[in-house]
Amino acid sequence: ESAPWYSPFTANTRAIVYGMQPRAVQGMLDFDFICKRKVPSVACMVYPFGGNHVQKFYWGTQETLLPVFASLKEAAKRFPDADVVVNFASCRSVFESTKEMLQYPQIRTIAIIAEGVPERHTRKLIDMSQKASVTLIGPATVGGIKPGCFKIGNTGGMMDNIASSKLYRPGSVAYVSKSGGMSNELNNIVARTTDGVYEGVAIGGDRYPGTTFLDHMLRYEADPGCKMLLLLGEVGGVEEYKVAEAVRNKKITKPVVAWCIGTCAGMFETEVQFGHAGALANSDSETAEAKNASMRAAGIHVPDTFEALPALLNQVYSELVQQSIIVPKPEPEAPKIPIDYAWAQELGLVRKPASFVSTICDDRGQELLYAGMRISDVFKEDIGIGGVLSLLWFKRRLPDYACKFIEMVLMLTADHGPAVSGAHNTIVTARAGKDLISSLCSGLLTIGDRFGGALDGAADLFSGAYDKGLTPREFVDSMRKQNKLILGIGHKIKSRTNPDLRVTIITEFARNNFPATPTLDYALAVESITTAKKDNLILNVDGAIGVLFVDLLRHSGAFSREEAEEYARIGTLNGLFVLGRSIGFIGHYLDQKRLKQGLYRHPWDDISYLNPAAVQGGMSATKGDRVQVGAA
Ligand code: Q5B
Repeated sequence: ESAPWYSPFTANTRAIVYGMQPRAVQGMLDFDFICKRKVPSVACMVYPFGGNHVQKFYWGTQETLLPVFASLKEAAKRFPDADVVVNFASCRSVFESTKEMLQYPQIRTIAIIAEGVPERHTRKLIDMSQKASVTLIGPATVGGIKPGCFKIGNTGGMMDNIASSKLYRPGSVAYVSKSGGMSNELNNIVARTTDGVYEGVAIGGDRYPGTTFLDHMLRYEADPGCKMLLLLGEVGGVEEYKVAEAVRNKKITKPVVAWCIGTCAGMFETEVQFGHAGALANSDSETAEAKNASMRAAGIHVPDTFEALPALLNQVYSELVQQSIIVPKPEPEAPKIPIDYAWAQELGLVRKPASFVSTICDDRGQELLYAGMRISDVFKEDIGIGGVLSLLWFKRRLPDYACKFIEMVLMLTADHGPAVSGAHNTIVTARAGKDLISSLCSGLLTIGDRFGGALDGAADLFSGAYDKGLTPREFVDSMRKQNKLILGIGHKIKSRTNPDLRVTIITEFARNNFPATPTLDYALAVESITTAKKDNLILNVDGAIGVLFVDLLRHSGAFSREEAEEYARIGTLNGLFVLGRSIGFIGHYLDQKRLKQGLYRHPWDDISYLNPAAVQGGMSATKGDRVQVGAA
């Protein structure tokens, strides 16, 4: 059932929003919700870019989805009950899009928000809309509002503003103005001086509005829900005279309160163009003063100043109440307004425990911060990768020698050939056709106590024994008794006679730059005992880095003793090997891909195949021999 001509907006009105305006749409839905509408006033949106899809919004505190169509045609077809379009198209495209809207008979009202629409376009649209009996609101307007029923786009401002002006329920006063901003002021004044707003429309500030003051005043006159009219005109144009004329010849009989703003224009020596395109008096008759006088003479209630408007409104309203034309309704409970979490947080209204805490890096501001240091300063001060690591791993700047040491560790551990376990796995994975990350991870997962992951263990064992006051000999003996290998000791190919130069380089650097190296000295004393047993039981690269990091943590002055112990305990030192060796693993991956190496299959002659029967029977098999299981 269609609404009467004077009532384009009801509690069932459904609208199509043209343009991607999620804030405006959410504002409309929030308004609907506090008005207790049954269905959202926005049926769908039209946005020509990005294809048909859905967008998420809130209906109260729940989430809901609204369809977005790429064409108005489809939107109109899918929502034949939608008879309002809120057109957010820009001033460049609004003419074409509004023309298209006017072709759909279901569309009865169009609000044009865009400013700066060429007057020749507006005049054509006005002509077309009048022929099609379509109500055009705008251009250059926020639109309008009908409490309890419908809100056009951003009209009324924020929800707390809407609530304080009681726009969630209808009153008896309908107004029309040009300006959206002044409409907010009227909402406020009307709410304070009467039983509230019945409907309000801002027709827009252009010289040629799609509908005029009189168009809306005549609607209000016909609408039985509206008991009293309010007009806020402004300097420029002659529309107020038409309203005065309608009052004079009784087309409008309901009480009208009116004021035309811009009375101060006479105080200027030159012509004044106010904010709106149409707000310029082109003749004496277009001045605010002349229009106020004419309206007063026609029997309209016109105050002496704008400041006197609220009192006059209250006076006229009170008379209507006395005459029982207006019967004030009991005030409903003020609705609870859902408020966006982000906004509530900004206002300091809510707090919530964070799901996780981060203390090393902050990307929220304009500039990325590493442990509080601006990324631009990281480069300005040229702190290098050692400096960056010290910020992100230890949350502090370390002395230059410490940063240099970290960088040397990364360089020393970057690679040790394709034969080591991790590189081997990376290569096999790359040759199985896997991607960089899988191949890298395959290599990294090999790192552990035996290969490359002995740094933390070595740091713990050597520093623990040193702290307990064990002599190197007592330490070695105690480890042997427990049948435990000393982490950081031993190497597959390096030995006393084939020393690991990486260890030599790093220990020399530490001796020359660290304040003290007691843990290194202790580990080297252990090495002299283990190498006496076997030539390859040297302090290996893992062990050397591990004990040197203990010395750095303990003697650089940058860490407390507790921090030093915690860093060794939580796996920091193995992290150095992981980071350094990732460089090499990635190198091996790229190398294999460049060489286009095929799938790797381990050769049979490199595997000793022993079947269980042969093993039990003491039979031996040679590499590559085929042993027949169960053969006679
Ligand atoms: N024995 C490294 O073993 C290796 C002993 C020991 C007391 C020990 C072995 C070991 C501790 C873990 C460690 C880091 C597996 C190594 C690295 C990075 C790398 C790698 C690369 C790179 C070598 C022979 C005899 C036996 C053992 C005794 C051995 N280790 N005793 N403490 N630590 N070390 N890992 O040569 O009486 O004959 O039964 O596990 O620090 O991963 O380049 O390759 O940059 O990539 O296979 O440098 O030392 O010796 O196991 O056959 O033992 O020595 O008890 O005694 P081997 P095994 P016995 S650096």
